[in-house]
Amino acid sequence: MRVFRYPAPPSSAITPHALWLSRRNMLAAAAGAGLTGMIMPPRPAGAADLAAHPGALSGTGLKPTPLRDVTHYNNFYEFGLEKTDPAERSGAFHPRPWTVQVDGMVAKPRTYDIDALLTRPLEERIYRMRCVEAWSMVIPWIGFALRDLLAEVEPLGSAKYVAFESVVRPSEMPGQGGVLPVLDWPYVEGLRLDEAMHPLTILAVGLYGQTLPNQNGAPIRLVVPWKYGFKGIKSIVRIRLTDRQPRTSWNLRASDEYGFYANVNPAVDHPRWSQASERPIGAGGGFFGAARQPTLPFNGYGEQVAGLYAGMDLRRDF
Ligand SMILES: Nc1nc2c(c(=O)[nH]1)N[C@H]1C(S)=C(S)[C@@H](COP(=O)(O)O)O[C@H]1N2
Ligand SMILES: [Mo]
Repeated sequence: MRVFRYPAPPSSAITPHALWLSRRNMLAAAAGAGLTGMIMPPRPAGAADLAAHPGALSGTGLKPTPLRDVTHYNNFYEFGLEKTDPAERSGAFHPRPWTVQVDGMVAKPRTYDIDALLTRPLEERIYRMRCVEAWSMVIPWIGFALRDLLAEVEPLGSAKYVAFESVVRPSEMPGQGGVLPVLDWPYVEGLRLDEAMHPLTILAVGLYGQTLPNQNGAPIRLVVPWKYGFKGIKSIVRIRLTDRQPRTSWNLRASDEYGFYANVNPAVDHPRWSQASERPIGAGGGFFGAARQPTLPFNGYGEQVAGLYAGMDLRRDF
């Protein structure tokens, strides 16, 4: 049985995204405990070149979070609620064979095999990632623009949104068979079509020049760098074009806390904590050691994306 300590109102056991820490995490952090090593699967086709030129898109000046932190401090509730669960409990997960079905309001619905997707040109994108829990990382993703995939299926004029769905596989994902009903499965997410078509929006199939580890959403996950991390749905099996705003997992869980848009916004606090600043993970001492830094509007991508929301009230449409 898990004991949740700080700040731990009893409901935190089923109210995730709170700034609680379990006793286990605190002990592990205090002891600087080394977690089990991870054997990286082979590189995706096409990624080798990028590994040779890590600076490809790094004119950003961003310093990537150490690989160890990127792969051992995760949110992936299908494997459990603890930050260490995804790394420790995803060993039985097999991201092969795998297909991604792309359908709905499109002229040419298609089902893609993951290995075919990996043969397309891949690029490195070094992005900030800001979790709604007020911690952040910088992650060098490998992937391709979602809009390139969407163009292939030819969205109909009536399509207004894109709905995403994660895999359901309780036999390999211990969090899906868990007793705490935190989220309903599958995990679902959504974007407005123009957000999905924005060139910053990618499907990631790797990080740090390697195939995506299970705990980061193998074999393919969404990355939308100006939004809170929970929009970046992992282990995607279906992408559906629709004319209705899709249901999203965290909004279904607590609509007053997690909006559909979920744009990073330091001026709009979460009902239970401030969003004005964030704790960079791995920047000298992990969760406890790092100093806070200010959170940027749209996570620093405002110049590119603010226009998508012209005329909207971002306090109401959070
Ligand atoms: N299917 C699924 N996708 C998910 C989650 C999840 O629990 N299940 N967690 C989200 C949250 S809250 C965050 S912050 C990011 C974390 O991604 P990372 O572990 O690769 O850093 O994944 C998001 N995608
Ligand atoms: Mo998150």
